[in-house]
Amino acid sequence: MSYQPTPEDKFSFGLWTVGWQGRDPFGDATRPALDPAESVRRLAALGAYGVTFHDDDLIPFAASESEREAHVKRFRQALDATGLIVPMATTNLFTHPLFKDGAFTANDRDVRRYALRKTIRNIDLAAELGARTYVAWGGREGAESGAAKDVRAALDRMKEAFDLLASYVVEQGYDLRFAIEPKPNEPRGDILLPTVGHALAFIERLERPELFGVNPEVGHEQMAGLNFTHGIAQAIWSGKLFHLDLNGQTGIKYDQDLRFGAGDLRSAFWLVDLLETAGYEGPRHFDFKPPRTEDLDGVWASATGCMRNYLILKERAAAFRADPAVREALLASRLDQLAQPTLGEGETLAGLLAERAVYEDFDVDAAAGRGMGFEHLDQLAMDHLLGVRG
Ligand code: 3MF
Ligand code: MG
Ligand code: MG
Repeated sequence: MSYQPTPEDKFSFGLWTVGWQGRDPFGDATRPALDPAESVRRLAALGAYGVTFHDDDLIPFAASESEREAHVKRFRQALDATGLIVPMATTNLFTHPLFKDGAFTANDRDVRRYALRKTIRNIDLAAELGARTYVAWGGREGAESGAAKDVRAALDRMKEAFDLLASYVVEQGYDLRFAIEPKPNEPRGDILLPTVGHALAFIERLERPELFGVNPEVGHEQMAGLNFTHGIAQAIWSGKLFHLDLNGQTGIKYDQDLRFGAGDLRSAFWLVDLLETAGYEGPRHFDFKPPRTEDLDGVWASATGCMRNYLILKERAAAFRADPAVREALLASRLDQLAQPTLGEGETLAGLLAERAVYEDFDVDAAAGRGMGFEHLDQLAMDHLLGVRG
């Protein structure tokens, strides 16, 4: 197996990922700026199918109208030449000092109004370039201290912004849905909509919830100590997994943005297993940062590694599912029972209450004494993941 990606694998990358110059809070850039058209060509050559961008990744913040047109034209030419598509676009509402207290939830009303205009401008471009998903990461929507943000009022303003953006998209007739990207902290001390669960609950309060889903990121949930695969499973269960950001993270610390597969490898295995078996058909989008130790060759090696690790894990997860010993172990662990409704077909709660075998005559000691067999099952997964089985 060559693990050579093809466009059918639906791998996509943000311009800001390979284009990250390595500037961090403690150090200057270690790499030169990358021309977006060059990134498009390199990503296509590596086997990706899509590229995504923030408005400012493509068009510098202060660009004039004619400069804007020239940047878009160059990008479009590179897309046309390579066949790469733009599945998703997003707004940078966090880099400029203007957004230091947030964008849609900034205390300053004029900043909020500006943020709406900036977003709508890029939604127009996203639609023009054929994007189907518009991601919203609330990078600076948050606070460092208690009285600084009235969270209930801020959520009102967040809802107001998303309701307005959704009605704009509907009025324009764009085939575009929004995906909210949760993150618990960094760069703010605390960010609003910190986890997948918070975002899913918020979406149900919007005027057009059907236009909103989530864009969970591996590292963001793991920064909060949460099980990313469980979050993804709930998003799929809710019909809300519109997009996702794949990367690597080792535990509760700053957002490491390691290449996919680095960091918590076991979690990555279960994630790929889930995505590949649960019918997720969206992009496999990487939001990572090639470490600042790397030169440009290292950047492309890192991007290649993201896709390669996904394909290796896909193969390993498929081998795990196909292994007869695993099927047997799954039955021994009664996963088939979990898939059965708790009440039988046609059975009522009254029937359950009347049945002595369910409660009065139930052998609780026998049930309590049954082993679940999970360790054997998990070791089979480890053996497949480590490549010593099948
Ligand atoms: C920050 C992120 C963001 C978002 C991006 C796209 C800069 O931790 O993950 O990347 O993914 O804004 O929506
Ligand atoms: Mg992200
Ligand atoms: Mg991130």
